[in-house]
Order: sequence, then C-alpha cells, then structure tokens
Amino acid sequence: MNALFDLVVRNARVATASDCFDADIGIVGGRITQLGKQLPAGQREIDALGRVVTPGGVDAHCHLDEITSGPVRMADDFDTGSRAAACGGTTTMIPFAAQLRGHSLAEAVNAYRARAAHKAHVDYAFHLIVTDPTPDVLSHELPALIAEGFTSFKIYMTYDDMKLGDGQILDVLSVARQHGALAMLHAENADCIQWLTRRLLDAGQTAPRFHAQSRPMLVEREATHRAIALAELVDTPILIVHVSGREAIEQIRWARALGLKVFAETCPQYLFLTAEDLGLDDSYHGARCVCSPPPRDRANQEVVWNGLADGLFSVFSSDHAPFRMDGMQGKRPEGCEVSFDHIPNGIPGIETRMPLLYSEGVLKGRITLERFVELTATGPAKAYGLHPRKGTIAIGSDADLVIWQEGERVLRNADLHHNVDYTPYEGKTLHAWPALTLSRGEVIWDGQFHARPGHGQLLACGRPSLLPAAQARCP
Ligand code: DUC
Ligand code: ZN
Ligand code: ZN
Repeated sequence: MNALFDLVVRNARVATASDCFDADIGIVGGRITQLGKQLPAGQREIDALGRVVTPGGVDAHCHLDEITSGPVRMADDFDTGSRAAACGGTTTMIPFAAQLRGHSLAEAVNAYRARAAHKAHVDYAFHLIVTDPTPDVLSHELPALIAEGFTSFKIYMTYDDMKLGDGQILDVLSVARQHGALAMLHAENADCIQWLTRRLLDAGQTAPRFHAQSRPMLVEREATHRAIALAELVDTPILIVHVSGREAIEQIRWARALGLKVFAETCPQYLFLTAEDLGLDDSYHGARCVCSPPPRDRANQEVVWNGLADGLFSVFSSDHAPFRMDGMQGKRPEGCEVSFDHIPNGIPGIETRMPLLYSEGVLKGRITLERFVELTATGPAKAYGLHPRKGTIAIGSDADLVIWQEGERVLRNADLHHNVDYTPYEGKTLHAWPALTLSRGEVIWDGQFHARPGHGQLLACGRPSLLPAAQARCP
C-alpha cells in the first residue's frame, strides 16, 4: 500500500508565531498536509527527537551578486549565498534587484532573475531598488512589476548613486499607495554624512573607525523622522530598515502612538556589535565591521532588544552584504587600504542570523520562542506578501522547516558556507544551531550541505499584509 505521506517529521516540538505544541508533521509534494500525534508512516521519516522545529527562516533583507561600482564585487552570488542561508536555517530569501540610474527597472529585474536562475538552493523573491524614478518608471514599470509580484521596494536616502530627494520619495510612495506595494526606507541624512565625512578627512581621520563618526545616530534619527513625515503626507505605510538604536526607535514609537503605519526592521549587527568593533585605533582590521547605519553602543543594543521583545520590530533580517577582506574586490579595493568613506559597506550574516537570535534571544530569556518565529519567519513573510505559503508551520504551507539542536558551539568562519573570508562574530559561543533544514520537503542541510542549485524558485509576492486591505486612490 502506498504511504499517505512522502515524509513524516516525527516527534517535533513545533514552534509557530502563536504557540508551541508537540506533533508529527506530514508532508506530501513539498507541502504540509497534516499535523497531529502518531501520524501513519511516511515513505521517509525524520525523527526530530522532541527538538524544537520552527518554520524555515525568511531573510527579508540580503544583498547577493548586486552590481557595485568600480573594482568592488560582492563575494556571494545566489549559489554561495543561498547555500549559507540553508545551513543557517533560512529557506526563503529576499535580496534586491537594483535599478542603475539611466536604466529601466524592468531591465534590472530581468538581469537579477538571470543571476539567480539555476543557482539558488532556496526559494527567493526580489525587492526592487528604485534609484531613477522617471515618469516611465512611475507610471508604467513600477505598476507592471507590482502586478507581476514584486510588491516591495527600497528607497535610499543616502549613497550618491542611489539616493532619492524628498520629492522623488513622495512620487515613489504615491505609486506604492496606489498599487499596493510596501516601501522600505534606508534612513540616513546624506548631506550631514557628506559634511561630516569632509571634516573628518580634512583632519586626516581616515581609519575605518571614523565611519561610525561620519554617520552618528542623529543622521539616522533625522532621516527616520523625515521618512515618517513623507509617508504621512502620502498616507501610506512604510517600513524602516536596519534600525540601529534608541533615537530612531523613539521616532518610530512616536509615529505609532499617532496611529501612523510605520514598521521597522533590525539586524544582528545592532545587537552583537558596537562602534568599537570598527577599531579602537587606526588599524584597518575594523573595516570588516563597516556597515551602514553603523553599530552603536551597549545602551543602544539594549533598546533594540526591548523593541524585539515588545513588538516594535516586525522583521529581523541579516542585511547580508558580503565583501572579502582579502583580494582586490572587497574591503581593500584593488588590494589597497582606503579611507573609511571608500570601504564597501556591509557585513556577512545570512547564515548566523537565526542561530545568533535563538542563542542570545530565546535561550537567554530575552524573547519568547514564538516571538523568535515571528521575527525571523512569520513577520517577514507577512510583511512581503509570502504568508501563509512561507513563514509558518500550517496545513497547506510549504514544508520549509528547521530542526534545532541545542548545545555549545563556537562560531568559526571556517565552519560557515558563505564565500566571505571572515565573520564579525568569530569566537562567539552559540547555544543552538540548525541540525536539519528542509526546503519544500527536501533535506538541504543535516550537518552536510546537500546542494540543489536551481531547486530555489522565484516567488511572486502578494499584497504586503502591513498595508490596509483596500486603499482609496491618492487625492
Ligand atoms: N548598508 C546598506 O544600506 N546596504 C548594504 C550594506 C550596508 O551596510
Ligand atoms: Zn540600507
Ligand atoms: Zn541592505
């Protein structure tokens, strides 16, 4: 007689964003078809041994194989990036398709689709990055791409080759409102950063640690407030990405108290790194932790933890932006130690995002297991229109699962699977790690990585759940 299930994950301590319970998980055709005790035998069986089983992670902010300027190249493409994701318990990733100024957005999407196809080991969607909101982009390309399932886009308020002015941001937000998309804002004040950078460089202060001084909390606070005001003017929800500390959080709480739909994301670097990791002296070693916004201090870390625990944050992402320390294309462009303003921004973290939060958040009692699931899987899947197919353990959902193993393990870059030659968390002790990752019912990690290039499918995103059910047309 044929088995009822292709696979049964037996004796699971199932954790969702709302509760935890003991169950077996029955899987057919890559989807969960039954949850219950003592399910009949499957064609294959995995014994979870009573361990915690969470939905596969949804990393809703990572940069893979992005086109960068000059000699700099990202170290991870969709092969190595999704390999690292899988080994760290992430089964859905949402990187970016970035428009180049002077080029069409649709062209960018096609280019990034081609970069990912036949390489990705886990499922993926794309956020758009809008750098050139021409009349054609605003009235044709964006609406058509949203209808096709690219329902979120990132707007930069800094970086010369990406930033939009306030009027342009209003234009893009209006399109988001009208067509049912969610805008993500990188909130830092470009002019303040430029002014501070000039002063630091003129004073000969060029080492990596001055990156943090060129982007103090104030520049993030001001831009966060401005982003909120622009969204209020257009009357559309926004999500502020990579929020780094207290002053930005205060702005978001203030907006929420007024009833504005302002959502927020934070990342591991704002919990586990401080500005001191960029260096206490002028050594170039600190270049490895140069990212924007920069890590702050311990007091700010605590405020971010509070926001994770009390529901301020909807999404916990890696902002994986992979650049190697060695070689010609990474943190030392053309092999040279450069001034802080020329160090490629970004740190790796796609594989360590979930184990770090599980270890330091759940196992140290700072957040509940349910909240961990909400932040790493359910929240991002909902925010970007992938729920309930992704981000939960429920009948009908994809069988994207992680079995967790508790125990001490020292984080070593040599054990990671990205193509970056360091981790900012080298030597940190983890207390939990994914023992096994399933993507649509296929084992892709069980202590060994089971490569399936091309297994990862491009997902069309639905309407982000953070948007109101229906919106009237813009006045
Ligand atoms: N900041 C970004 O905005 N993107 C990539 C990495 C970084 O540090
Ligand atoms: Zn950003
Ligand atoms: Zn980013």
